[in-house]
Amino acid sequence: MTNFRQIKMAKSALADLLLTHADLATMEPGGGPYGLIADAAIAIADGRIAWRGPASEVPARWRGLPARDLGGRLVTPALIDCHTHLVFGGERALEFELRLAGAGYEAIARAGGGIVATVMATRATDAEALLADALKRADALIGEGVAVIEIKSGYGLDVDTELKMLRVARRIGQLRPVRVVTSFLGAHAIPPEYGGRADAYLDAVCLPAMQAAHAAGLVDAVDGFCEGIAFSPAQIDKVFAKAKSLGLPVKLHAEQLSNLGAAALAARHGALSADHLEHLDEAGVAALARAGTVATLLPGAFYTLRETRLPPVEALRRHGVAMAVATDCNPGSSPLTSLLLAMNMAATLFGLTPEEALAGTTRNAARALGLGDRGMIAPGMRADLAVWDAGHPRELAYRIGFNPLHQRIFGGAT
Ligand code: DI6
Ligand code: FE
Repeated sequence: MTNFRQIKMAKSALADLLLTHADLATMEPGGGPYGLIADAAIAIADGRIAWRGPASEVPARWRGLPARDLGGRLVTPALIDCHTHLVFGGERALEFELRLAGAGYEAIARAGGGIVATVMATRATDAEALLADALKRADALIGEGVAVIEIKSGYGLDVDTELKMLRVARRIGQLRPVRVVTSFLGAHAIPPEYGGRADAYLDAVCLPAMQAAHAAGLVDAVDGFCEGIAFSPAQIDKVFAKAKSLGLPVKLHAEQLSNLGAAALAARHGALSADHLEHLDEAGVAALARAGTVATLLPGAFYTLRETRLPPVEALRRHGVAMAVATDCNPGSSPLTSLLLAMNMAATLFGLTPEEALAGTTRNAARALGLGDRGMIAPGMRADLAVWDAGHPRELAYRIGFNPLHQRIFGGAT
């Protein structure tokens, strides 16, 4: 134990630390609104939270640590963006213009634009250029206090490009102080060379690519797009069966443009999350509740596509389904690199309370990624923290286009 601790300390040059003079939004369930603790302190040891509570009650054991006065600022768990496609080639501003002129998202996709346009650009861009572009987007998120970013493949749709995307995603986690969680999304769209032959694509490309990416250590979870313009429930079943055989957790783009019973399908497979959900019905909500699957809401896509159908937030609440909020950062339906703005949109467009929006990018986002040691300020959790120039956590979802981050702490490193 001592040796392990020494090695870890040497590697990341972590110093144990006592943060003082702060207001905490711990986001612990059952701790009252936001799990607030006023005039608090946090003891950090070995990159983890050793203790947190009122400053007047710091145990003797932690009182001698080097102290850092936070000047009365607000501290929350660092934010977690649990659904992004932030590695991709090119951009789709022309498609944006076409949509504003009246073209529909599905019509553009069926005409060879949409996801497939980004597939062509991603295949044609080398890994270094993909990385340089993606780092800018990752840096924008990190600059808002984000400490975990989920990144999907799915713009390759051939074995080599799917692996290239996932390697780039992993590189981001090596080059920046951020934890990257990858999702294999080979079942995102049908590439043009397999036009009309979705099953052949799955058998010849998608499933072998999943196997190869998994063998290379590049996959943390498996995702799919269950939709009329993508894959049927039966096809997603096949993708998830393969994921299960590899021991990988699953999640699903479900009920975004229509209701195919995708959320219930995800729940049947014990999915970590079902994402989008504008067309989710009561039976789907009940299925998510039974399975403990997180409902991930993506207001950036709703906004960009000027959708009018709202996700059933009231039913999700009534059934006790945990709600996460993410950017869905991608070049088509959600060119959004601000998780704070996603929180604002979740409140203004979907009716989440500011507290639900913050739970959606902390505690529930961690759950959507299967990370048991993040998203709350509690003993044993990783010391991933965000320090804000704000007086109350409700301010985080309130402003539009303003970043109140003062400092981010990543695994105890400041
Ligand atoms: N739903 C989405 O919102 C993204 N993927 C998906 O399945 C959009 C991808 C894109 O338009 O490029
Ligand atoms: Fe998405």
